[in-house]
Amino acid sequence: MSKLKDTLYQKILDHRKRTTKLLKESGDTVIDEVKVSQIIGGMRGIKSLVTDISYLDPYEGIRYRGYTLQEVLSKLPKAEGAEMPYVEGLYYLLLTGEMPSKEEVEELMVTFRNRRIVPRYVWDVIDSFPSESHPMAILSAAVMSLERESHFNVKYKQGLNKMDYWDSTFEDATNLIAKMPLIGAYIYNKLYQKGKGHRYPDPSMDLGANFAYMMGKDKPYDDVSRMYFIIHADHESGNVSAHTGHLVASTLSDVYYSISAMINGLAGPLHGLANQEVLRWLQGLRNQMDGKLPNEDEMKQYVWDTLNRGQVIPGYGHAVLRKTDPRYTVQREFCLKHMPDDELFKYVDALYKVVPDILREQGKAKNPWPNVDAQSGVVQWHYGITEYDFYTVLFAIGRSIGVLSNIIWDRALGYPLERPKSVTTDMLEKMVGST
Ligand code: NMX
Ligand code: MLT
Repeated sequence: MSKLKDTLYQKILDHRKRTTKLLKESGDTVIDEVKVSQIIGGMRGIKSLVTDISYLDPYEGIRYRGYTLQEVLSKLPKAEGAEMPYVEGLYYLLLTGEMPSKEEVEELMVTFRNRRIVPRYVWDVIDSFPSESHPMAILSAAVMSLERESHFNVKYKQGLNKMDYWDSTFEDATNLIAKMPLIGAYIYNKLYQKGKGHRYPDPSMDLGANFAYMMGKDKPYDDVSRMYFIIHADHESGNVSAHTGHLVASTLSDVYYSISAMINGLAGPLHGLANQEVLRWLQGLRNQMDGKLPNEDEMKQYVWDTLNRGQVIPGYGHAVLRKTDPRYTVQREFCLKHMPDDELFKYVDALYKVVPDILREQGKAKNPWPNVDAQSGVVQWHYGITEYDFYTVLFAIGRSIGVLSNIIWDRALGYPLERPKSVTTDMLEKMVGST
């Protein structure tokens, strides 16, 4: 057994006792109440899921296993000369709650290296898509096509004990994380770098550096990739992509079905696709201004015009956050260090000065502050990834690490099939006494 799997197993044994005790001794304790506005309003804020991988505080932002993003980025081991930590180390942290040593990360790097071969039929699936297809649709299909590789399914058919579900799920999850960057880079190269062909990974490199290498990008794009995958990995369990992954996995569908579903949820403009929408929207402003940086009044006008058309300002607002997203701040700091004079970065910075006040004045959005997507496309654009349809694929590669970690723990703790109850409008009206 690898060090990671061994540590994880010990943690699982300890944790099972806590979950069993909670259920046995406090199963009927009321934690939350449900209002009509929440039933009609997307279940916002109802405490009805449990995860120990990450927690989202509305004012502080995300913590992974209790660590803020700044702590994660400074404490996880890094490659020689790298600014951002190994992505492999994040998987170790999310699964076990422990900061790995460099040796533990190196062992995991070997594990990933041994598992990253992508079967030929996956390339065939990707190649068979028409070139106008959205990269998220291709990614979803490519991941789903891997379903036949599932160890969990084989074991399940052989008659697997429920207590052992987590083990083959861990094997499937680790296999998939190892392959995701290759699949993502292959999709990019197929769609946007036709003449160049696809570069296969360099065995000496870590996951982030290899992704940069396969994308044909020089330093510091290796750090961009590491930063990107790490900050997008998890956002507690209620967001659409994480929740979809969990929901599908709760039927004991394997991780390939679950992550494909996660990708489909992430592909909507109110969720992960907002990062490409930000770029599309900014390009609209740039075109309107013939490339010159708008002054404050022109910027305000563009924002109001968008709102008055009944559209949202992409990259702003959030269902939980009530402050600037720390993932926005991490990327902003990277931009200030590496690309302070970038034209689009200046647009994004200028927007930060006007959008929150306008959203407050309009009085609809509960959170007027920027979220992760307001900054992420600008960084990619600067390093030559200008095909913004691709940005959500990068989000998905990162998010799969958190969602897969959650699915392994779901199985380890025996969480059941998810099945909330719905009511009819008639019933709601009767319950509130309005008929
Ligand atoms: N621009 C304009 N209106 C907004 C915005 C915004 N950025 N954010 C919220 N609103 C509106 C929202 O559409 C709703 O309007 P209505 O009453 O007409 O239905 C009203 O404000 C109340 O919405 P909230 O309760 O503040 O937000 P909710 O929790 O429903 O939605 C988002 C959260 C993220 C879907 C929403 O803020 C939004 O659409 N933002 C823009 C898209 C975006 O950036 N999404 C990415 C989120 C992060 N991610 O990566 O997933
Ligand atoms: C996410 O990263 O999933 C988004 O910020 C959306 C959310 O948390 O609801």
